[in-house]
Amino acid sequence: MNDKLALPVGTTLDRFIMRKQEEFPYATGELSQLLRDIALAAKIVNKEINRAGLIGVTGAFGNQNVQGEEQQKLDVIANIRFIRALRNGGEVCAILSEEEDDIILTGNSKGKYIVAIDPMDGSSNIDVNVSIGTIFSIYRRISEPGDESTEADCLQRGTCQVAAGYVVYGSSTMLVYTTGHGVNGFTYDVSLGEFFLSNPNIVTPKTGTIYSCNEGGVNSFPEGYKKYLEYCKEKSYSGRYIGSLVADFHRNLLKGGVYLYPPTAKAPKGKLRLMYEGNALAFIIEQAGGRATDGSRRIMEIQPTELHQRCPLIIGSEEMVKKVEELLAAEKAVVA
Ligand code: AHM
Ligand code: MG
Repeated sequence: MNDKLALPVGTTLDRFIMRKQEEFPYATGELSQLLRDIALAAKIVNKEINRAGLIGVTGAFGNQNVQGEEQQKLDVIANIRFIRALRNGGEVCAILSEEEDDIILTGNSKGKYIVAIDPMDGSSNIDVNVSIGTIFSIYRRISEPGDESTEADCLQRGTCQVAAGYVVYGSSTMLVYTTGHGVNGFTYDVSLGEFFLSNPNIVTPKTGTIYSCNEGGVNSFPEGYKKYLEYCKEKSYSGRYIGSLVADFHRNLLKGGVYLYPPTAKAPKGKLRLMYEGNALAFIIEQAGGRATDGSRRIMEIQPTELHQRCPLIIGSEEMVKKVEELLAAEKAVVA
């Protein structure tokens, strides 16, 4: 890594973002401001999560989102907080949210950026005090600033992301992000109200011994996945599944491992969403030296055709992901 890019542990997120911007002579500061807006909304959401049991915002909201999933109160609150922060910031012309049916036009038609966001991932875990998260992707718009943003602005491949990140609200709250120059993690100090650099230049292990998968659906998994799960057991790997993608991903990123969400009978195209979950985490894992695929295609190269598109997801340490791909390919060859 370029020495100039290395900043010491303990650097605040704001200073880190500012120093990175100084290294790009033509940067206008808008992306930096946008990242700061996201961090601010994350602090607000963090506060609400920590007090959730006391202020009565656990439990279901009584509505279903566009994908027919029951919305939790915190899904709705987090969605409002992030949209408000992005709208007020002024850099974003359109937002895609897992919680909204359609594209949200922010009214900032001159804004250069599009944000895709899962404001509250793993929300079924809220009521039981298990880690949950926010996932975001940032794209540069294709249409001219000043014009109304279009669907083409919003349906860009993951390879077009200019930044992506997640916040994990866990035993401590962390923000991890990339702008395509490595991955850095920041831990939130509640008493100071600041994110501090705690995990500079994260590199994920090439291989690991953790696999994360909801094996309850195994009977309907394609054969190649079943073979991989058998392989994990032969190798005595550790099964670790929180059921909160951000938390499972974060652990595997740091320790080495693979997360799998195959197609199932219930979710034939997989459960996870390309625009809100797959692309952002794929960008991060690749920047950290790992790999992400839907079984046959690199996640970031999939051309999205709809906002809420789902995809199977195999993501994590390079060698482990390659092993899954190898078994899936072998199975396909047998069927053919
Ligand atoms: P959500 O975005 O509605 O919370 O759904 C995504 C979550 C992931 O966090 C998690 O990995 C997965 O769904 C768990 O699904 P399952 O309960 O089928 O294992
Ligand atoms: Mg989610």
